[in-house]
Amino acid sequence: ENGQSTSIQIIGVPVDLGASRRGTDGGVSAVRIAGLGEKLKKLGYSISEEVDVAVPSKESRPSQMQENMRFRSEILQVCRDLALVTRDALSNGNIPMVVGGDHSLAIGSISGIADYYQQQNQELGLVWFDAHADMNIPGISPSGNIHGMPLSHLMGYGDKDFTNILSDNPKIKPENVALVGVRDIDEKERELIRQSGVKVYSMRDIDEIGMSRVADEVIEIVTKGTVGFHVSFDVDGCDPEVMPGSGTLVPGGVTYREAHLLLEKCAETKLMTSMDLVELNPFLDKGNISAERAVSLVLSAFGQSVI
Ligand code: 5AB
Ligand code: MN
Ligand code: MN
Ligand code: MN
Repeated sequence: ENGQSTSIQIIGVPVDLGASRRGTDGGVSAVRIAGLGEKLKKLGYSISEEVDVAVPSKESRPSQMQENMRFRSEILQVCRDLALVTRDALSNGNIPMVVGGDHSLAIGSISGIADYYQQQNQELGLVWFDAHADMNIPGISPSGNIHGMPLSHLMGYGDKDFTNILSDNPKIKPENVALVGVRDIDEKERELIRQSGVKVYSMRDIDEIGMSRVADEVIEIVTKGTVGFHVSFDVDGCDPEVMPGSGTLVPGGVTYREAHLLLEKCAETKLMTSMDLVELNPFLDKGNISAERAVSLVLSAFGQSVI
């Protein structure tokens, strides 16, 4: 079952506890100001009432590091709450469109979505668009920042409270994951990536075979034996010239057109179950250009085409 719905629920998660740089909590309003809801409506979708997940501010909490996870208990609560919201959205026939917020929230958003399908004995595919692999676990993370750890936890590595949200089993199988745009990996993280067997399309692959072929291969991986796929879109996967409004910029990234092409091809499959848009930081942006471009990219993922 995954006849793509025509109804979307936008879910705001103003979290910046998972990153060192302040300000990704503002990404939610930046995206709303850029008109995400209205533009999806114009595309023909119905937009059910937007919801927000409550997130405590940094200033309201003592900065605590627990087992090399900064703000562990706060982020765990946010992810547990968010998992219930994304799972309910699917139950109600809505496509979850999760707007962040830093990338730690993906543990929650994707746990809820994967659990919804696992209850029907189906597996979820996952496209991870990012400059980073986000495959650190507490034992190896150089920063203790949870936004560098979501993908590993979704595959069952790391802190058990995070891997076991909603159910005691891994939410995503490594063979159903493809990373795209990767160009910055930590040393020990690289070992875990290799062990896990997830497929990584680095910038080199995009340069050598082009985004068109990369997108085809990615779609093959994430649709094979799955009900469909989620797209977790970290704006820092794009080149910093395209997306200046993010906190962990890495030069040499995906161009605006390449990102559009990937998402246009995702849309054509009609198998995209859901999406995250994360790591926008309006306080580092030029005007609101990064959010405006990000909204345009999301529209491509939902089927907007030139003609
Ligand atoms: B993002 C780093 N690998 O773990 C770490 O932006 C950076 O969600 C993580 O991809 C970047 O702290 C996390 C050095
Ligand atoms: Mn990320
Ligand atoms: Mn990143
Ligand atoms: Mn980042």
